Amino acid sequence: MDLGAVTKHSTSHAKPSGLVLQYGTAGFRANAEHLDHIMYRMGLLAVLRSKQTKSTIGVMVTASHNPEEDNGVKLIDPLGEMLAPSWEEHATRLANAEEQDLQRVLVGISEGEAVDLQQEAFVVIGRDTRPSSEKLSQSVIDGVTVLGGQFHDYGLLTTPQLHYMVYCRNTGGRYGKATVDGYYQKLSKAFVELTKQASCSGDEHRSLKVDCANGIGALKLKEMQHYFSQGLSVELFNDGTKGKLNHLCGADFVKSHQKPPEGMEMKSNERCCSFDGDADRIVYYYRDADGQFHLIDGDKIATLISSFLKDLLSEIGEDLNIGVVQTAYANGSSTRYLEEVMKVPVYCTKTGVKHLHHKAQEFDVGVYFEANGHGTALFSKAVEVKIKQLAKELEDNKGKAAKMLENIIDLFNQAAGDAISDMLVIEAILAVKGLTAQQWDALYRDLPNRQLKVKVADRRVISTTDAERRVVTPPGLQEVISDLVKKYKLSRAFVRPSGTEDVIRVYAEADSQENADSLAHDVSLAVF
Ligand code: NG1
Ligand code: ZN
Repeated sequence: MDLGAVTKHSTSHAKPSGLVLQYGTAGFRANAEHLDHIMYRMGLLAVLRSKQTKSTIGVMVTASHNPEEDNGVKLIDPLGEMLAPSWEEHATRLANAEEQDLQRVLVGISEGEAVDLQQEAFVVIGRDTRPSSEKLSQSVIDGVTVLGGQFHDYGLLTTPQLHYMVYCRNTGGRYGKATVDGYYQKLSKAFVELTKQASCSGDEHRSLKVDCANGIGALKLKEMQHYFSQGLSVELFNDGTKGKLNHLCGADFVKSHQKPPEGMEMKSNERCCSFDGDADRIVYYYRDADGQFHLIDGDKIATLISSFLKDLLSEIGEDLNIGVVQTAYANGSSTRYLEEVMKVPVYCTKTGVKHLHHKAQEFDVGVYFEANGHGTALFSKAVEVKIKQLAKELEDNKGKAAKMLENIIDLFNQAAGDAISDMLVIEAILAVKGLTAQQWDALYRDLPNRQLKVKVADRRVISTTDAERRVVTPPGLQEVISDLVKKYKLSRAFVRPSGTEDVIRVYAEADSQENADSLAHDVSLAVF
């Protein structure tokens, strides 16, 4: 390790003195002006992680749904997963080291993690469409090269596409080809096969309106749409040619304001969806004949997907276990529907997809979604092999079900939640089942809910347990919240410190919107 060079280059990526940032739920996020040194140092760290794991590591430059002025970075581990927790700590330590300590911290991480410095390193880099992203990704490359790492810069990519590339590269191409074209080909082939199986129900050609949040999703969907156009036509809105990234549009805006994005015309009963700024989240919605807006969020997406998979699994007659993983933000009606009507086991984890992803890996078939539309389905290796074999052997309805399963496995991005992949999964299921958005929405009725943010001096004063559903500290707060909850019917409320913003988040649901609003308000006063 040429530590002299590390320090020499570091002076051109100087850390603003006193600035402290933390590797949070989705990596580092801050105003783009404050991130140059972070990018350089994450380039360094990616090399160490790559040497240690003897695998390709990903570095994604994005701040997802945050405003255009912000940016961020996260590392992607060998199987396309989020960075391991112990390395998140190294990332925070390295990011916050003052210039004179940088060498010492790097050596400390290498020694502590037994990194073989002779080992080769390979890092792949992707970025979103923010004005600051290109320059920042250049700083990542500086960090990688100064430690002698090899790299491939994919340039503009959605976050889940980079997860896919990392996964492909570390599994010897078994998962797919690690190119953008490979990604388009794999997903489109599976989608077209599935919709062909649906066409016997006499369905007309399908179309969908997509709000791309003025982000990377628009570029990638434009590139991809001709690959799957025989099964679906998409009409793109907020494609980045006019509006600002994530401004009054995108999945986060639609979900949190529970209203349509600006810049999209919605006729009654038209199926619409929104991506977020880096295209790893998706929510659906429509207006009914009376003009009322209906949101179909991640919970309803998880319900649609798990019910489809469960039916196919029972058709092929294999005894495979399927589980659904949610967070505390899942609407109470969705949990009840999954458990009581569909008889599917449901698990709750802490917020942040890494927690959901790991839990979902425990099942033969694990479906996970955050209410905000981030999620996917995972299939164990044994299940994949079994289904491929059954698709060849079985005939009639069983054979048809096995082939559908084989295709839908290929259509999911099993490395990460992916708006494009999820959109195609949902469109395929709706086509096969002959369902309209309204029929899908009618599976159950969401309990009215409200989310609020509270600014406090130090959000770390609140700590939680039981998958963030109960407060531990400060003492007494949980009792106050529990008493407030008792005042309403069908009610539930919790508070937790955000992992991505300097706020406390408050969530409440109850039998009416008025009651949910009032409970959320009362709880936020208790926090303040
Ligand atoms: P925080 O800020 O920790 O609540 C938010 C989302 C998460 C996840 C992360 C990463 C909510 C309530 N929280 O986390 O679900 O998506 O951002 O982007 O939506
Ligand atoms: Zn995102």
